[in-house]
Amino acid sequence: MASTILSSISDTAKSAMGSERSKKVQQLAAETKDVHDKSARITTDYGVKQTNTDDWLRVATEDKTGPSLLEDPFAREKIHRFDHERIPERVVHARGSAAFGKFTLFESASDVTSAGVLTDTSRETPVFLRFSTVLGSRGSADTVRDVRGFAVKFYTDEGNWDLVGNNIPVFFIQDAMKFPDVIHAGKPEPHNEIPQAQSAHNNFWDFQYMHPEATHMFMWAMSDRTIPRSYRMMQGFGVNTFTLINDKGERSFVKFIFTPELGVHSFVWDEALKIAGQDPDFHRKDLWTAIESGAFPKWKFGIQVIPESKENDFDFDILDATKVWPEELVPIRYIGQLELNRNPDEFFTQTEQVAFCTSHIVPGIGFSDDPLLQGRNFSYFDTQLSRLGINWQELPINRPVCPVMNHNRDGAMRHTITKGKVNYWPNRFEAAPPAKPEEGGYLDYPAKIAGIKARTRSKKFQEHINQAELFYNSMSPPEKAHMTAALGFELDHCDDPVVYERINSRLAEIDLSLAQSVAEMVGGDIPQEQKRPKHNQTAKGLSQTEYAPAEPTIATRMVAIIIADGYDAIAYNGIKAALTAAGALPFTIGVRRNKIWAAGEDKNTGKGVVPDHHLEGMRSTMFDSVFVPGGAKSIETLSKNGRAIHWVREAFGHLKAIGATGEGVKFVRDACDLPGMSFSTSGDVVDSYGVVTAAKVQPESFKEALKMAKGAKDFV
Ligand code: HDE
Repeated sequence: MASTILSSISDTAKSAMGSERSKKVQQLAAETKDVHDKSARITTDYGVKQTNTDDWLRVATEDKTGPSLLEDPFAREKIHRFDHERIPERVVHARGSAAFGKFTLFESASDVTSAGVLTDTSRETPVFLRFSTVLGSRGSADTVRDVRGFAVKFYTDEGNWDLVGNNIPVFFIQDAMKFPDVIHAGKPEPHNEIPQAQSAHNNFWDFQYMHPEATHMFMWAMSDRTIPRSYRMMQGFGVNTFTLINDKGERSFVKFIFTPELGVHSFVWDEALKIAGQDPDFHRKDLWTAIESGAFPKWKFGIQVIPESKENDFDFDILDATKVWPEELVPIRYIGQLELNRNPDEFFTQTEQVAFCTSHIVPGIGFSDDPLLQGRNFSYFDTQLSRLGINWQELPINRPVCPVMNHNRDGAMRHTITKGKVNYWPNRFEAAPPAKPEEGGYLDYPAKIAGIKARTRSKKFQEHINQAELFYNSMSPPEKAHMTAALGFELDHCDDPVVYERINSRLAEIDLSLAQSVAEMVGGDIPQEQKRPKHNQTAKGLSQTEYAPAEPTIATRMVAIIIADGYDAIAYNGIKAALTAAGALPFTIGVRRNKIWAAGEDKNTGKGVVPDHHLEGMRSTMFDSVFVPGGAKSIETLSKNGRAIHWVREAFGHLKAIGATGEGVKFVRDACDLPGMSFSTSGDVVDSYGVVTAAKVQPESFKEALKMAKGAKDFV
């Protein structure tokens, strides 16, 4: 679909994209070759121009093909390079896609940090952001139920700052040493490598039960957050507790949050399931095409700050990554904006080779004793070795935009050539000395530490269910219904009764009615009592319904307009123009991809319309909305077409905005007229559950319904 979207994009938008040349993009340009350069000729890797890259050098006669010669350096180089193209995929977050952008501040946080990137409001810091799924391998589908990675590399003037986050604010475990266990349990099972990119299996849920600390996170994993509509419509969270240090040397604890301008939106599960097969690259394409079309995704950047003196004021440990800091207790202070505005030039050298490390921080930012973060600081640095080799920080995408100088040397594939007689410090030349603090040198915060060396966690780390209940209580009724259904789906895929029976009993610690509904569906004893007294509290910011954009918008929403010969050209052109003007992306879906003719159009003199796709090539799941213009003959054809009826019916089932005019009204009504459904009629506009139909084009009502697309979904 990407290519079709691109062809409909204006030239202005295309040039807007090309104009984004941050310091990082300029640095990369110096390393970039253009395969479309007309003067370019195929050479070997050692630069010799080649005349033939198709035939191995061999001993042959006119009528006999003889043996190939080992001496052919061109053939051997070509095959040898191909044989070694693959590198190990990331052990987690293997499937991802990324983009360049910029980070700007609208408010300085100099009261809490000295970091230039968080205090200098005149700066534009280049960023590279990689989104990912966690469990699936590189070739798995985008829309599976999974946590999404949200890893940001800030190329700051003081060095790279990597904020390696997720779209969920908490994690499954408290101590990094448990990471191999939680990932082994989630990944395909060891005996048969089934299932791919799914948490719906025995081992995943066995782990969840065995680790009560995972309860809060698995409730998030069962919410709509794990089936996002788009990477552009997800929040990002640093999850771990970091620290900020200001010019006075005062330290505070901090959590980092990104909130999308477009609001937080999700699929319904049935859509996500179908798209995983129909278009496994759905999220990847969505991000790519939005950026190519100039609809740059934006996030507000916020911090939650707790001064060091208040570290112990909470009934949870603020270093425990299985807990959120409720906004009522620690408000979010939004201070900046992140925008993505440029797609990578090459997937492998940029999206695949980018390497993030939680240990990469800059002056003014520090770690905390969060035991998950401490272990992550070892792991990320370590894993890059097996993926990329020791000199991975020299790869173009990973290089800082500020100067790098030190006495580290050598190792496989070293690129930098460092001139000079010494490679150690101190040296008699005083060459490359450490920086003084006033020169921007990193200062470690002199934290006081005392304790007993032991494999334990503090007392407050022992409570695991309060926030799981807080999260569930804070969901809207449709979100709760979705969670119940999600648990029903997942546990249905577990065939070991001990697994689902135990989870049913764990759910009874959170909410008895939830546990009962799930047990009813998946089997096992129905829990009869609330296993832990409920606190019945709610908190703000947890339900994604709270993140509707301030200004509702249909920008970048994809609308399928279905036509057959004899369609009403006035209605068709009217809705298309109205949608385009509002920034939406209309697509024409015909009964065929060859020209379709409007009512009354003369095939000899008319132009016809070449649809973007035909009804069998796409499905309603791939669009946010469906519109059916009138035209007696067109509707007569569509009414006899099972696929056309299915398009509308399925879109209705997925609670999407559906529009129609003229004869299209009856077609839509008939297609959606499910038992028990009724439509309220006022005038000639019928508007119910996001369905807008009218005798004449009513673009305004339709656009309103489309803006409310998620609102309509809330009726489930
Ligand atoms: Fe990761 N994680 N992780 N993780 N993680 C990796 O590093 C690890 C955790 C996250 O787009 C690996 O470069 C440990 C939390 C993202 O390249 C590895 C622990 C969060 C990405 C690793 C965690 C994340 C990774 C694999 C438990 C959210 C993809 C490849 C303490 C805040 C980054 C790599 C990208 C990748 C280890 C837990 C997010 C193995 C030990 C919590 C977004 O180093």
